[in-house]
Amino acid sequence: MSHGKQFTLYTHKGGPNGWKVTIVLEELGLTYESIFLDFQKGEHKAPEYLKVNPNGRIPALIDHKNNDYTVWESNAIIQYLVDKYDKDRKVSVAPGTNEYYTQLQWLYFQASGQGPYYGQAAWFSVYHPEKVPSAIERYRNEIKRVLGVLESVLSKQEFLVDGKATVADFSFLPWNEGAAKFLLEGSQFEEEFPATAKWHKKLLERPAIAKVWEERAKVSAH
Ligand SMILES: N[C@@H](CCC(=O)N[C@@H](CS)C(=O)NCC(=O)O)C(=O)O
Repeated sequence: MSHGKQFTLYTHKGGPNGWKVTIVLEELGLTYESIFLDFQKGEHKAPEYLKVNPNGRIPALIDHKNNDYTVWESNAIIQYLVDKYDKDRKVSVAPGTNEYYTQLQWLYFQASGQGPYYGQAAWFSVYHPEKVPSAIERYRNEIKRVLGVLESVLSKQEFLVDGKATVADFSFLPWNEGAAKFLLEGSQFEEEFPATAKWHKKLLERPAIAKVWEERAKVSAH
């Protein structure tokens, strides 16, 4: 066991996919040690780490109370955590129910529809060596499309699944924060997607999430 903590989380100071998992660990009151990999040094591609996650990306989680069971892909990690450790269904819904598949639907949509498109928007806006305006425009439009999907649902209901805050809602937070702050222009998020912006803000007020956000601000300042 890692310093007496149940889990080891391999993550990154700025990586949205890692913070999604931290939120769920905190919401469930589980104990964990975060290991922040240094992408500049290529720690996520080092042979030692590839034994943990052959995909060479973060996050990856080791459960020391389950024979060091290791799982990667953020939403698979989240699903593992709630299926195994949220028996009271504090932030998830029961396996086998219709709502369970609705929860899964949003988690898949987040992983396939939000993450990759927002990630490409960040890549072409910040890291790509050439400026390619048509690529930036394409991925910004995709962000707006995804936010439009969320808005169409959240303008009619408070949360995505079963009338309560679940991991499905949490999974969208880190990338939407990135969109609101860096990827869209000015106050586009609040003005064009008011129900989504309200939902986002309300989720950030949850004590566990506020704690994670504080930690996130602290580590990314270093
Ligand atoms: N679908 C994966 C995406 C993982 C991912 O792209 N992680 C980023 C950080 S948020 C990463 O490790 N990037 C480093 C790289 O691509 O080399 C998940 O949800 O876990």
